[in-house]
Amino acid sequence: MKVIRDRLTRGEQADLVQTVLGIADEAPFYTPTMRGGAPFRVQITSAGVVGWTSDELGYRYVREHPGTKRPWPSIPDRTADLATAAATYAGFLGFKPDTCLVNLYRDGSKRGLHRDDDELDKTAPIVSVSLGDTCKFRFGGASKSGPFTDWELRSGDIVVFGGPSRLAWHGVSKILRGTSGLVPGGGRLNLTIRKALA
Ligand code: MD6
Ligand code: FE
Repeated sequence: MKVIRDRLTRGEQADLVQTVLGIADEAPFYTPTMRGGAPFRVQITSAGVVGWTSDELGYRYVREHPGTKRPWPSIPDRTADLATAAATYAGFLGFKPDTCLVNLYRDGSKRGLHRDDDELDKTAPIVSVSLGDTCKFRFGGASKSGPFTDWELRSGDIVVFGGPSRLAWHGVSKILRGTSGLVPGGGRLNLTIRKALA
């Protein structure tokens, strides 16, 4: 995993928040559930050919927003280009994303330890952009029980997961409330830009 600090200026961050709000106009944020019905503590939406979701059928990529039943909006060109540039910087050439998952963390939201293994093409990296409040990001390895390193991810930071770290365990253990006023209504936005299809 590679952390690229301060990759976006404050102006670029504000533009990207507007881009996300545009995506959410077409594909509203919703609260996914675990297979057993327990709600996630983050709200999500997506852009792209497919979007990641979770419900009683489990984790998967779907072609339509579960609420509106409409196709996801396409990934804005500038967002895809940003991800391709970050991947290239981290040493992954030719990254062509087909989905962008957006996580919205309000007060007290977290994201439990998980591995992203629902993508068919695991040779492609995942590019993650942080906006708004700072979070504590826990990064591990092949074992869910650690060891871990804890990172503070701040607005404008970009993380690239690829190669040996592509399937590493990770999660968001805490949002540091009020550390940024960037997101309307408060909290943190995270974009993970991926290649889900083969
Ligand atoms: C987040 N990020 O930062 C959650 N997954 O809100 C992730 O779960 C993640 O940052 C795969 C690759 C990079 C990530
Ligand atoms: Fe993840």
